[in-house]
Amino acid sequence: MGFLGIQGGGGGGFWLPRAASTGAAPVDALFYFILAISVVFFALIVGLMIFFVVRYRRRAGQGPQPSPAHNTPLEITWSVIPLAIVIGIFAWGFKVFMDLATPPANAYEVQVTAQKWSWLYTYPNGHVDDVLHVPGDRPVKLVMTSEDVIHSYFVPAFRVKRDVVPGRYSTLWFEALEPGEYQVYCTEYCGTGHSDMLSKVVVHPPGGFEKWLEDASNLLNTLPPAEAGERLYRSRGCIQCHSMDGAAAIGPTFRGLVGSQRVMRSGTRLVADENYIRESILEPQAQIVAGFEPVMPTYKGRLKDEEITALIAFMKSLAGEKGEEQ
Ligand code: HEC
Ligand SMILES: [Cu+2]
Repeated sequence: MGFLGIQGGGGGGFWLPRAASTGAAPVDALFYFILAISVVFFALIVGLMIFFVVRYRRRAGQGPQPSPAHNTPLEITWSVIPLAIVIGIFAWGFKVFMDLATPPANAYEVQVTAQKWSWLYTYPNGHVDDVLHVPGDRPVKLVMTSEDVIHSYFVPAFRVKRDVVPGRYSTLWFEALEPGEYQVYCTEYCGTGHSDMLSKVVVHPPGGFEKWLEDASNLLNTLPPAEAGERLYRSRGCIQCHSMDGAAAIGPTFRGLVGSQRVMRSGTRLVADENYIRESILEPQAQIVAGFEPVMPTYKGRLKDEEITALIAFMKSLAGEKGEEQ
């Protein structure tokens, strides 16, 4: 640990985590500058206050004294110096903000979709994943939107954070300094699963990203449907709300679902066949299962037919008694 836990060289310390992007060092420098100014002025003001309290305390036999006249040079000094400092902080902060807000033209673009409670990344070739894989040798730009409520995308090690709002796009960019894995958080409270709304950025060494993307994109064509379905269950966020083990979570479990009797909130009874499952995925609000809230996001336009088929194959592979309702 350096002075007051401040670490140079981006190693991470008491105040800030490791600085792992090109934009992190300028943010940290500004933060530490403001911190230092605050410490200096805190010490100066509180120190003088204590000194005056002691020096000019009331003593026996002393009455009130007349107040001294203005001291114009002193008053100008204590106005102009802080003014110069805050203008300096503004100019510096504005420069850092503009750099953070302006993605370089050669940035690699990934679409980000936030939904309760996962982050989904769509690559230029159409592959969707729940982990952000990026090339390590160029800047990356994220174009983000939300399916439901306001979320906020935060990668502490890169010092980037941006709200992700339904019905509009927000962007964010970074360039990692070295390959590795970095934690992603949601920092806008978005309901029950908010604290589980985690993801990762995997920064690949040169050449590694292209290979990863090719392998990942082919996975669905090479795996048996039930296994491909399980991948989708994990990578498309179903796992946040549906369990494999028979326990009800935010949504009903997938174990034993296919072919079972379902009771809807409206009182309708039906059998969960393939068409019912398909409708539940594409139009979740059409029929609400009794005992659950209508919080499932729609996957219309986001899952291809063969992906839905794979998901159904996966659900069928989870045969067994339902442990919950009915
Ligand atoms: C935010 C939580 C959430 C996510 C994410 C989610 N669901 Fe759901 N799902 C629910 C809830 C809650 C219900 C029950 C209420 C209803 O019928 O809408 C449900 C119902 C269902 C049903 C009907 C289940 C039954 O017991 O009759 C199916 C099938 C289903 N979801 C599939 C999926 C699939 C596949 C995914 C991922 C591609 C997914 N869900 C993602 C919350 C979620
Ligand atoms: Cu969120």
